[in-house]
Amino acid sequence: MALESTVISHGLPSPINLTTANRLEEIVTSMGAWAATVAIIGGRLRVGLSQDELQLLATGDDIKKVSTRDLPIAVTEKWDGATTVASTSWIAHRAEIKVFATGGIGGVHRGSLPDISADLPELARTPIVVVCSGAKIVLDLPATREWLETYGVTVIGYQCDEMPAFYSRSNGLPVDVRVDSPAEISRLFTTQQQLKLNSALLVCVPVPEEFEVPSKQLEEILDHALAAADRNGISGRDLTPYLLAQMSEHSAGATLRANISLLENNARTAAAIAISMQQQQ
Ligand code: PSU
Ligand code: MN
Repeated sequence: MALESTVISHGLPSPINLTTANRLEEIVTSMGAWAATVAIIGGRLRVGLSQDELQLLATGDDIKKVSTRDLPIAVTEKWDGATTVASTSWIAHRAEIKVFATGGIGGVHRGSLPDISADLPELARTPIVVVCSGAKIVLDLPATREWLETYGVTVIGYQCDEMPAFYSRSNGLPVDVRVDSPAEISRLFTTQQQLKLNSALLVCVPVPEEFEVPSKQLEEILDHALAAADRNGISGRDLTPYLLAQMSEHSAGATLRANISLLENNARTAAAIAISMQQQQ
């Protein structure tokens, strides 16, 4: 199964980013699955990285954030780059990987200019199981949910009935189906492939209860982060990393702890799904 690398280079602060990257691979490996972190190293698309390469992504000062649109540039200009959900899905699918774990997907941003993460269209055209904790709370979540519906991405609640909202376990938005075991997800994916549907199955797993950030606190820090981004004119690819960093700073690390906990939990769930797929073959 695949893991993304933008979360390492641009989503988490150093040095916890490298510890987390190692920990995610460890969790998957200890369960008996294979974890391949995806990135661009020296312009090459890589599926599975050495310790030195993980360290480069975690500490390098010129690691680009590479989405799908950046792939031709990254390869031609021999970048070192971290891949987002969009580009990781694209690369993993071409490496015949069927399961991919991340924290929260990108989506429709708040505000008047339509800023829609490339994660969404990539999910609509890539047949892969993406395990996440919903879309990041900084986004317009109802609009993101509508987008997934319009473009035919099946949203699965893993042991939950609502689409989780990253640091929160629920937000009132429905999933298309609830499932309670990895085997059921594996069966849904097999059916999806038999039907020759090309979209992703989005498996949403709520953040573990003990790390959920209370919604009152979340609202305050979110308002603060959104206002700071607006005041400082942050936009484009810098917006998501900026908002995440602001929120961590103003919650005394509570959002960071939630982020790490859900990343670990999602890697664990994805590994269980990958193992179940292998057994059903
Ligand atoms: N989830 C996290 N931290 C992150 C991201 C997701 O817990 O840093 C990254 C993912 O790589 C996702 C990207 O694809 O943020 C979305 O960025 P944008 O909104 O610019 O498309
Ligand atoms: Mn954007």
